[in-house]
Amino acid sequence: MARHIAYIGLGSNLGDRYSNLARAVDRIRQLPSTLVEGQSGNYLTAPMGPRDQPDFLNSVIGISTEMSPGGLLDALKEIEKSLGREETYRWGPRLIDIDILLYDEIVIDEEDLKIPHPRMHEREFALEPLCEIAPDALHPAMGKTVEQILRELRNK
Ligand code: PH2
Ligand code: MG
Ligand code: MG
Repeated sequence: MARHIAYIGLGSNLGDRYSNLARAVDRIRQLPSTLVEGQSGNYLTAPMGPRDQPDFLNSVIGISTEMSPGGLLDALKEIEKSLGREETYRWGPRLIDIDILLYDEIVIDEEDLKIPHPRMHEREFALEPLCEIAPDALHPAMGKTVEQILRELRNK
C-alpha cells in the first residue's frame, strides 16, 4: 500500500488543553500503518469566531499513513469522541478538535470531507504551526505554499 503524507490540525480550549493535545497525538500514533513524522510547538491563540470562549491551544502534526482520507477522517472523529468531545455550537468551545488540513496534494469536496481544510488559508492558528513543520507544503487548490499563504494573510 502507498504511503501518504497528511497534516493534521489540533485544537483545544476546554479542560487541560496541553494534556488534551498530547492524548490526541498519542492516539494518532496508535492508528494502523501511521507514523507521526513531525510535530509543531503549542500555540496559545485567541478564539476565531465566537469570542466569548477560552483561548485555544493549537498545534499541527505531520503523519505518514496508509489510511485513506475517508478512513483517516473516521478514525480522527472516533478519537475526538473517545477523548470526551461533546457537541456544542458551531465554532464553540471544544475539548479536542482534530482536522485534516492537507493530504498529499489531493483535493476532495464532499459533504462530510473537504481537503484541503476549507478555512485553513484564513486561519493563522492553523497556518503558523503548519509553517513551522512544513513551510513548503503545497495547498493544491490555491497553488501556493503554506508559507506564501501565511505571509499574504499577515500582509492583509
Ligand atoms: N477552531 C474553531 C473556531 N475557532 N479559534 C482558534 N484560535 N483555534 C481553533 O482551533 C479554533 C478557533 C473551529 O474549529
Ligand atoms: Mg476545526
Ligand atoms: Mg473539526
